[in-house]
Amino acid sequence: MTVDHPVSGSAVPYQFDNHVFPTPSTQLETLTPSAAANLASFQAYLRSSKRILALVGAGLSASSGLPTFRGTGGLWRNHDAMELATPEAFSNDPSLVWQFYSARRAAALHAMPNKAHYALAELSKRMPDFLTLTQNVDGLSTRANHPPNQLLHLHGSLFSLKCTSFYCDFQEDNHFTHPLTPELAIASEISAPYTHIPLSGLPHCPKCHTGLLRPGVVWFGEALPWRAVKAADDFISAGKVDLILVIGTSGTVYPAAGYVDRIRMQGGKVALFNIDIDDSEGEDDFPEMEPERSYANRTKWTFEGDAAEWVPVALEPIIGPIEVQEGSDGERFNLAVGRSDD
Ligand code: BJW
Repeated sequence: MTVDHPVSGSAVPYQFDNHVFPTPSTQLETLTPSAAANLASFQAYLRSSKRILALVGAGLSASSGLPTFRGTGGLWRNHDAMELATPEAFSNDPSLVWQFYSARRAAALHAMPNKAHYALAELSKRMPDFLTLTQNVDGLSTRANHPPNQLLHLHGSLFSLKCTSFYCDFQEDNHFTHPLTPELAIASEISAPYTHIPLSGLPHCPKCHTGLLRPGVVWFGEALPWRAVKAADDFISAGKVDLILVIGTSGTVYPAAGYVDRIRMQGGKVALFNIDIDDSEGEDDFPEMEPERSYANRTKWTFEGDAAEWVPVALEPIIGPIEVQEGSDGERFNLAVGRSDD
């Protein structure tokens, strides 16, 4: 089967009904004294941390132009994205669900990793005991050269395909061809009226030649990939995790969201990076009189704003500056030289 380069294929830019535009980076240029103290305290703890976990969600890729699930971005042709991400929806209307995923594949192929993807990849290269659990299926962390052994895909990938036949075990990863069938090309065009595609026009299994293929993502009610769950459990039980970075996730979907409480219960501290931090999470447990680099009495830090801006800044003492440049083939690279251990 053909495997095209992610950005060289015929991917058509696709936008959801209420797509979210990247947030301009204004907040970091004018840090208030209390925000600067918050950052300094976090960075002091980061430097002292030996074992770090990150739990990331759709907000990590929002600045890359991919919509989140909940809130303003979560509608596709007036369908709630959550209602399409179920085995029942696929079984009731595979044409609708395949068009949803085909559009998502096109959008992900067209999108570029942002600075936060590169920052997490860079932290992995510098810290062998840093592990990222991603709920994202868009492949952007991989395209930012995140070391694969330090990245666990909890919810699968848009670019994996599985046969739905009970009798067939076909599964293929890294399948970047778009569209998967000529009929699915229409799904990329938001202005085109919705057209039902008969089963014969949907992707079929190249192994058994009868089963319908489905995207290799984890839908509601389905088990997470056991290898990823086991690797996450092994990491957590191998020693205390000092810090969990919770980046661009609503923390509403389990078991993924449960990792945050597990780390808290072990005595680990939490850093939240989210464009919208609710009042209870936003409460600063940083005592007014504490020196800014102290973290002894803190259990969490919050960084409200675009993760693509905050994450590289927060991690800079370890990873150095992140500078992203586009290559001749359209892919992006982190040009940062990194920071020496001074
Ligand atoms: C920004 C930003 C910017 C925006 N910068 N931030 C315990 C209690 C209750 C229920 C359950 C439970 N355990 C299990 C369940 C059931 C269910 C569940 O959790 N339901 C809840 C809704 C209540 N869980 C499951 O069914 C899971 N399976 C399971 O438990 O199986 C058990 C089993 C065992 C053995 C055998 C069989 C079964 C499976 C869950 C699968 C979730 N799948 C999806 C779809 C994947 C495919 C696809 O992509 O289409 O995964 S749902 C969707 O939600 C997707 C996401 O990965 C996931 C999380 O969403 P995420 O990433 O947090 O996105 P949003 O949109 O919610 O949030 C974005 C955030 O970013 C927001 O906070 C924004 O503010 C922020 N933001 N711009 C920073 N620029």
